[in-house]
Amino acid sequence: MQGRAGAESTNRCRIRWLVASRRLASILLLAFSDIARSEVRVPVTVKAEPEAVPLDLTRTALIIIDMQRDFLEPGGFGETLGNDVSLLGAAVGPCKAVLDAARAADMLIIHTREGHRPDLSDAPKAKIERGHPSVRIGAPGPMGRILIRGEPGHDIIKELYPIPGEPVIDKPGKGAFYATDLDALLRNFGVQHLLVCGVTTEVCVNTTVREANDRGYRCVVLADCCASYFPEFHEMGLNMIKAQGAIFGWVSDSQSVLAAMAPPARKLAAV
Ligand code: C5J
Repeated sequence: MQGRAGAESTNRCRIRWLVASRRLASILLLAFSDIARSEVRVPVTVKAEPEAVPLDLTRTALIIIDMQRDFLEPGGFGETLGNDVSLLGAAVGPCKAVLDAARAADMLIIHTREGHRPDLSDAPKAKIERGHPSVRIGAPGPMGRILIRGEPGHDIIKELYPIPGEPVIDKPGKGAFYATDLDALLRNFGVQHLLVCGVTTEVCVNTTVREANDRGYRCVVLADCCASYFPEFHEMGLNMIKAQGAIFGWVSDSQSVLAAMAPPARKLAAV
């Protein structure tokens, strides 16, 4: 028979054992979650120019610039400026492949749209007064008022349409950081690297990459996911980014990024 003092001492022992085992369990849990996190954070290496670039995919966002009907389809802003909009179509397929992979990898995906308020209060006169008066920003066109938010032409093409949860940044300028909350959003998500796709290479893509570079983001521009109305400007736009040891960023392509994002092949176990 155990006396009262004996029973109390056994209880104390049990409580001490319980507390110690809980502490041990939480230490092990922390240790294992650190290991799991560090495994995910191992950077991948993306083939790029001027040299391969290491990317922590958990700190990387995909940004798709201005893949809007106004730039890619007949009757929109791009065509009113005298451009052959069919030249931008080449970027859609590669862009979709990277978008699908980013969605599968649960990467942060951001879409941008260039456009203005219906009253044009956010459009500088210097921007509006370009082009023929009948087809300027705000004028009616086959896809609604040209480059105006809410109009059919302002929307993103159906192939690359955002799904719920993917932020869309409406920007009044060429750069996606100007007069938007893009920087705050990226910082809140802990993003350090950007995979950049979109149109046009030498205008909104280039301006955004320069802005991002100044803010400390490492940008990798995917050449075949970008396009221009002027093939020579596309080439030069990319050259300007990667020149002088990646002065604004790196230039890669969809295949290289898809290869880097693919899960490592598992070795077959001997049977
Ligand atoms: C232009 C753009 N080209 N998204 N806009 O005016 O590049």
